[in-house]
Amino acid sequence: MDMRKTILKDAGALLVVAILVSTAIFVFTPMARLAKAGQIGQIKVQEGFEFAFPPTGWTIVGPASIIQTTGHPGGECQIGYHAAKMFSTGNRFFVQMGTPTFNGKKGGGNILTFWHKQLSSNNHQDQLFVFVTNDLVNYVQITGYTSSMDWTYETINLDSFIKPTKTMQVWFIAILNYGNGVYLDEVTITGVSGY
Ligand SMILES: [Ca+2]
Repeated sequence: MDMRKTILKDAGALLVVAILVSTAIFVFTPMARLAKAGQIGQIKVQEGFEFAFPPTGWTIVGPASIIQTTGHPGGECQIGYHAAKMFSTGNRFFVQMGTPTFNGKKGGGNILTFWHKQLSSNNHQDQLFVFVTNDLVNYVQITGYTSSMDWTYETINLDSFIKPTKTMQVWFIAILNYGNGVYLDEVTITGVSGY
């Protein structure tokens, strides 16, 4: 093969590589830029209660009745080995867990997911109510669970309940009545695309 053919062959190979690279850049750059800009899939809150307790950034009201459980998934926790549990002790019937504040205007819409369970005990039933705030002053109830239930996964679009702001927070409020407690695990608030 003479020098000219070799150069032409190399040039052809380079051209193919250049086309492939530019196609990859064209396809992936917009996605990468959006992700970098926090426009899609941004995890704003994620807490599995696996480590320090109370978790960093969370606010708990009624600490004597809120503990970190240890056990296998499906029992004392759902994901990993630990969960949070709100339960009756003495005359304390009302306890609260607030997520870290998060920016609801950045990273797309706000989807809350969590696992929870609240089994009754001798007809005593603990209850869970979930609230969201966009000003840390006024709270809107998202949902409530008043009957006995084993581990259940919830997905809730917070934006259906309140206008997103830069300072938002979700509160889990348990009304305790000597049931088997209200368990909470793997709480996430994630941004979604198309916002
Ligand atoms: Ca966990």
